Amino acid sequence: MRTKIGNVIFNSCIWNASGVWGTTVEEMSRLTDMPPDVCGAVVMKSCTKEPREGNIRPRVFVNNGFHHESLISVGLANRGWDYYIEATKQITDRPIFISEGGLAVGDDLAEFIGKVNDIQRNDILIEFNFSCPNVEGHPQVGYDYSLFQERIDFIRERIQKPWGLKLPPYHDPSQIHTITHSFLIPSVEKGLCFITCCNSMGSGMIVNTIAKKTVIAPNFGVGGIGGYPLKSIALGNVWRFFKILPGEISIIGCGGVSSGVDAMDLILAGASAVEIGTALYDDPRALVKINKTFEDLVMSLSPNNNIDQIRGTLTVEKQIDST
Ligand code: RRO
Repeated sequence: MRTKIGNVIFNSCIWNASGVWGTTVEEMSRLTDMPPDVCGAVVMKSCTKEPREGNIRPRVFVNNGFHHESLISVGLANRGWDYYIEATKQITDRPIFISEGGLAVGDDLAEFIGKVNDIQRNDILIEFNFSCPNVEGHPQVGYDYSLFQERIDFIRERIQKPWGLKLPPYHDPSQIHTITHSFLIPSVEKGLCFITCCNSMGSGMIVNTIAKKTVIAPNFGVGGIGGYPLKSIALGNVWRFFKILPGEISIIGCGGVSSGVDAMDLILAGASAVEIGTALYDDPRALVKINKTFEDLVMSLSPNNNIDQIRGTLTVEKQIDST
């Protein structure tokens, strides 16, 4: 099902979330093994200037029980941004998101932006990650308004590619209002064209009761929660943002999608595209089935097979009079 973000056209509105099958070229080839009308884009792992080993292991826990859930604290392990910029040469059949991890400042951040500006393709989008919850000593930018302001000011004066922000889950409407009015709307004229909503929910934990242990090792066993527990928050965030964002800013919904119905729920709440993380962890080809059931749903909801007619069309439950 086609979609558009900025001026970039995607043959499917569903693809991977950053960090899942996007850290190495070999991993990305598992995504590009599927046609662009199944996996509409490739989102690369959030990157830093230099390669990073990331956090101690085990740092990923995925529970594929009745619901998919995950606890992840990779700690921004990546190959360094030159690797990802070079890797864009190997994926030419669909759009690519290069994701900047949020640690670079000053000359380094300017260097990254200069390098991505120089890529001679118009289907490359840059995602600035404002929400990694797992690097100790680096608060999530998305929760710190002065850092947010400083960083977005720096980016928008330099970036020439279509760009957007990966945001953390928000829990109070005032946060969504402030971010929209203070930072997002003023950036539209500088090319901001999407937000990804949302990253994993930081400060989460899963416990192995019998073993009396946490399931991951870094940061005292605390990390980002993904999968089903995130779905409701992602939906609420997408819906609230959709209500107040101008049309130039698309929303990429992310959080707890493991079926075509989950994907459709995010589209109904206002997303233009959907990313999948936890449910792809074991097998990226889960996208094939999710995409198929999603397409069947679109066909039953839109006579023209067009998600633009469905996006954001949720209605709110009516008040009933109690007797
Ligand atoms: O690397 C990570 O631990 C990580 C990142 Br950068 C992120 O944005 N979100 C997440 O859950 N984990």
